[in-house]
Formats: sequence, C-alpha cells, structure tokens
Amino acid sequence: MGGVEEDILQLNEKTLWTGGPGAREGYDYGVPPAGDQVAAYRQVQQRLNAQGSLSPEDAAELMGREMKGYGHYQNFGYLRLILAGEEEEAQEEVSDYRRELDLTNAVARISYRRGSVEYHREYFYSYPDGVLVMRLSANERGQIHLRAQLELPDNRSREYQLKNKRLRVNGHLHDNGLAFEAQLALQAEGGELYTPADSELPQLAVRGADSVTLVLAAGTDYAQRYPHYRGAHPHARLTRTLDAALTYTPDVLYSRHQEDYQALFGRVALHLQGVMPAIPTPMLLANYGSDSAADRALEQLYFQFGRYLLISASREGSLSANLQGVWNHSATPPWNADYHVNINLQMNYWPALVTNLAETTGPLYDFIDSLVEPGRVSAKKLTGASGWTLFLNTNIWGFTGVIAWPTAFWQPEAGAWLMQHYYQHYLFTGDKKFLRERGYPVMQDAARFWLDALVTDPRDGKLVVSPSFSPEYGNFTRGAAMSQQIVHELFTYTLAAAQKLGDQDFAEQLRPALAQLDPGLRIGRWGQLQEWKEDLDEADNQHRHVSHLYALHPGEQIVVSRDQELARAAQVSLNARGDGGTGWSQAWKINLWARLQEGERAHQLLSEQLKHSTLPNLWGTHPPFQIDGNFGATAGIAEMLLQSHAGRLHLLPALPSAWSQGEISGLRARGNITVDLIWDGGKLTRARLHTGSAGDILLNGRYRITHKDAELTVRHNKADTLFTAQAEQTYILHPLAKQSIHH
Ligand code: FUC
Repeated sequence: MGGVEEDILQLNEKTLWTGGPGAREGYDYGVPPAGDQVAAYRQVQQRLNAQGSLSPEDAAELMGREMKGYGHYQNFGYLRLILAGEEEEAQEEVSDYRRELDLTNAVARISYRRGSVEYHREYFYSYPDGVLVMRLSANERGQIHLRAQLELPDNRSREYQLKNKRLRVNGHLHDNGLAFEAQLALQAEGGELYTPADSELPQLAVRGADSVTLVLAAGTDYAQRYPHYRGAHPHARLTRTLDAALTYTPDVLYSRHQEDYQALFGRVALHLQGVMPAIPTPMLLANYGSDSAADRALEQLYFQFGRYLLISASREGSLSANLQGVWNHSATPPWNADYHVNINLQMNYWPALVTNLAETTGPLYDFIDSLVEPGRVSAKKLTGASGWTLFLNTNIWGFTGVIAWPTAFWQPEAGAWLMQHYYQHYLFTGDKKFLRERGYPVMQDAARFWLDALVTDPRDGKLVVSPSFSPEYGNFTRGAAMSQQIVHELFTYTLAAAQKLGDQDFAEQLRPALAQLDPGLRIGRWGQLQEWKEDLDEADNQHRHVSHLYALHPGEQIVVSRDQELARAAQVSLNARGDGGTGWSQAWKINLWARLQEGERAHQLLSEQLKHSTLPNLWGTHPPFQIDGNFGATAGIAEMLLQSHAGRLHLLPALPSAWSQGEISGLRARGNITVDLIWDGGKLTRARLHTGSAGDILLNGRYRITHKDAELTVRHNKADTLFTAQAEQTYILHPLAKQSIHH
C-alpha cells in the first residue's frame, strides 16, 4: 500500500480457497451424489417442444441446484512492515514521495526523502525463483529500521515460528482444512537484529541497517487433481524454495526476475505518438479525453498493463487467472472470484496469443484438462450424455454442475466454448504435437457430449441445443444463436483437427452432424442478427451480453469481407445494444467493432471503457473490480491493428483517426507469423513478417514484398496478395498505392 511509517503488502496465492472436498457444509462438485437429474432435463425438453419457451425461473426450479461448499478465493494475508525510526527522525518532514509500478521491469518502487536521507523500496516477484523479494535501502548508512510481521484473516488457524532470521506461519482454513504456509527471511547489511519485546505477533526486526532484503515464499497443499485436490504439505517445498532463493544476492535475484519477465513482456512494443505527462496515473485517467498526446500515452500504457497483468496472473505451474486475476483482498469476493465460463475466463486469455504471450496459456489448458473428469460425471448425471461439459461457473475443486441462479445457471456450451482456445493455439503456433496431445483429446470429448446432447428440432429437422439459453437474457428456448454458433464452431474445429490428425472415424461421425446442425445465423425483422431461433429480439434491449454476436467475435463464422449481409446484421444488433455495459462488455465491443473494421467505433468503445469501466489504478471494473475488462481491451487494441482469422492476414483492419501515426512490433498472427507494422497518415507504410513455419500467406491488400533485399514473386487477386513463405524468414511488405491497383 506504499505507506511511509508502515507499509502493508497484501498477499495472494491462487490456490488458497475455501470450499471443495472437506468443506464444512459438504461438497458434491455440483452434481447430486445419488440418482440423476436427467428426468428433469427431459421434462424441460418436452415442455419446450410443447410450448416453445420456458421462463428461466421455471427452468431453474426444475434443473437448478443450490451451490454447496463451493468456496471463495481467499486473501492470503498481510505482510506489515513497520518502518518508524527513532523519535527525533520521525519529526522530520517527508518530501519527494513517489510510488510507481514499472511495467518494463515488473517492479513496484517507493521512494521519498526525510531530512537528508533518501529512502528506496523495491518489490518484485521472481517467477523462476518462486519468491517475493523486497529491498529497502537508503543513501546513508544505518538508516533502515524495520519490524516485519505476517497477519492473517480470521477464518483459519495459525502457528508462528521465529528461528534463524526466518519467520514462518502455517495453519489450516477452518472451512476445509486446506493447509497453508508462508516463510519470510530477512537479510540485513549492517545494523543489529533484535527481538522486539512489545509486539503482539512475532516479528523479524532490525535497527540501523544500511539495507535490508526480505524474501517470502508461500503455498498450500492444494493439488489440481480430481477428486481430492490435495497434495503434500507445502512446508518442505517452501523451505527448499526459500533456501535456494537465498543462495543468490538480491541483485542476482533481480536480474533473474528481469530476464524471465522481459523475455515475455519485451516482445511487443506499441507507439501511438503518446507523450506521457509527469502526473500520477489516476490523474492521467481522470484527464483522459482532453489532451491527445496524453490520451495516446494512456492507451499505450493500458495495452501494456494488460500484458503485464496476464504475465503476472498466469504462469506455468499455477492456476489460471480468475475473475480478479490473482488480486483479491476479501474472504468473500464478488462471484467468489471464481472462474465464470460464459465469457469471463475465456476473455482473460483473449490477449495471450496475439500479444505474443503463449507461455501464459499453460495454466488455462491445465485447468480445463482438470475439469474433464468431473465434467464427464456432470454430463452423464445432468443430461445423460457422454463426453464432458460444464455450465456457468467453476472453481478450483472441479465444480462442473449447475447452480440455482435463473438468469445464468444454464450454459452447457461453456465446455465447447473453451475448446476454441486449444484450436486457436494450434492455428497461432502451428504446433501439431500440441494439437494431437493436448487439444484434440479434450476437444473430441467435448464434441462427444454434443453429438449425444443435440436434439432434432421438430420445426425444421435441424439439430439444436435444447434447452438453450442466451446469456443472460430472455427465456429458455431451443437453438438460441449463441448455443448453435458455439457448437458449430466446436464441430468445425474438431473435424478439421480429426482430418489433420488422420482420425477418419471421428471425422465421419462429425460430418453428418455438422451438416444437420442449425448454424445459429438468422437475420430478423429489423435487420438484426437474431439472438434466438425465433425473431424475438427487442430493439431497445441494451443488455450487457452480446451473445448472438459470438459468430463475429471471438468466433469466425461471420467474416466481414465474405459474409456482408450477416456482418451488416451483426452491426445492427451491436448498434442497438449501445456502447454501454460493464467492463468486460465494453471490452468485448471493442473487439466486435474491430472485426467489423470500424476503427472509430472500436476506439470510441475503448474510450468509454477507460472513462467508465476503469479504476484509478487501471484495473477494469464491472463494477466492482473484475480483471476481464483489462484483458478483453488489450486483445481489442491488438484486434484493431492486426487480424488473422478465417485464413487471411489483415494489417491495420480498424485503425482509428486518433492513431493516425504509430508502430507496433511483435504481434502474433495465425500461421506462426510475427508481425511488425509502421503507419503514418492513417496508412500502412511498411510491414515486416517473420515466419515461424512455411506456408501460403494470404494478405488483405496489395503489397510489393521483398525478401533478403530481392523482390518476391507474388500473386495479386482483386484486393489480396498471396505468396508462399519459407520457414524462419523475414519478409518486408511495401503497400502499393491505390493507382497501381487499377493499372
Ligand atoms: C457473468 C456476467 C456478469 C459477471 C459474472 C462474473 O455472469 O454476466 O456480468 O461478469 O459473469
């Protein structure tokens, strides 16, 4: 929190959750322990066939269930640093206070002056070492006085131990017995270590030091394994982690952290002609919309902040980013700070591939993989289908059932929606091994669920999802647009994967189903893309979910250059929904307008989001704080500058006039391509493509292409350019002027 007399660091560890197996009130993964719910599900299907629709309340009455032992993501606790020095020093005024988060280095810094002494504090988390490192120093010797203590919320037991300059606290959550531990080590240069006599909690203490380094490791006995989710007590692991970290000097720890972090963060640079004024960030945000150079600086910062947040919230070996990333100070956070899968978890990972952070996706795939087993039980017990699925929300304990909240509880397409991430990973990286070993097995099992669960619509003989609900609005019906679009995408991707991997049998199962599937694309009476199979849309409905536009983004069923009528209908719907909404809703709309190639509107939505859905520290807000808005908007900014869906590379597809001059480097495109762009006067001046794999590249626009200074033979077709790239090569693109297109 950056105080002068006292600083408080609020700590989080993503596996510290109440609920789950061992929860006091009992836990059943969201499915009834005995019997099944299939009869209720069939009854809803029959009622829909008989009467066409059913209120969400009636559907929830029949199929919903109370959540039991679901749990909440927890605050780990607080590290309090008591920094007050000797009496006479405390009299002196503090000046030149500065607190910063340095995104380039992922370091938080605090500095100030008191009398003649300049104080510095530096905090970072080293991923390669698994520790939080805190350095306190001053420009004069003997000036650092520090007492450090660890404070924990009430809902757990605790035991402290102070030994060999190390403070250890461990205990169990009262609710589920989850074991946790933190170990804090202190190293001082100069000064005198002592044991304060007057403190309530055990403290590590030093007075008169030249500098102090604190190193902290924390963990729990959570293991991501159904059904028990518990592993070894963290004590031995944390002791090893901390011992290993302490073999390095603070400088070495810092450079290890920096090397690791910058290898990811440093891949993408964005310049929008921004000039950063020397004012605090909350003021920069408050002034947004008044000064163009400062506005551009905020937009650049906000884009990179999203990448910083994703790197910080989602590294291999840990859980995926939740509704608050990792950052939660409450024992009962909003929506349990869980994983909602009717937009939120997916949106968290939208920027991962395109902004060159593929390494952050491991936790998502591990998490999804861990849901397959419980998701099979839920599928069977709740719908009678094989394969796996989940519904609206999930936790770290394999919750894959339904809840009793009428307006959102039913979303069995959630599992299918997550499959998009595996296939897109393959499209971006070209990694066939990943597709074979990680993606395809899970996709196939999700497709199995839908092969079983789809029903024939008596109205037209098409395969539809029933019961189907459009998050989070309207009645239960058969074949709502989003349900159909998602299942259509799943079958399309799984079929493509089956063909690539030579699984003819499964391809043969999918092909007829895909042919009979209602694709969920209809244009309604006021020119809108229909949200339901029947033309029920109301033009004044400004609901935050724009579910039926899934086909435009994040899906790729509607491609502007190919499907003009559907794209127009999507635009009509999007206009009707308006530019408002919660953080994630506005972030989604940036992406949707970008896909419609409407740069001005995309930028307007970004502005709306910065003005209305962003907190002073630049966190997204629903309200309250929810991280998906940050991630969705970061992806949206990338989507404005580069698109590569539907087999075509589109450079600057939605450039707004506010960004008439700029540069971006290091974005990733599908096909394993790294893209750098430079533009001026609202037009591309030069692009550079680095290809990781060989293959044909279809570009939107006409270009002259050079490779190793020689001009390449390309094919121009209407407004496209096609060329064959070799692996690991760099191509320079020069846009051809309009007149040369017509000669
Ligand atoms: C979905 C949204 C809500 C919220 C919640 C966490 O249900 O409709 O707005 O974001 O997830």
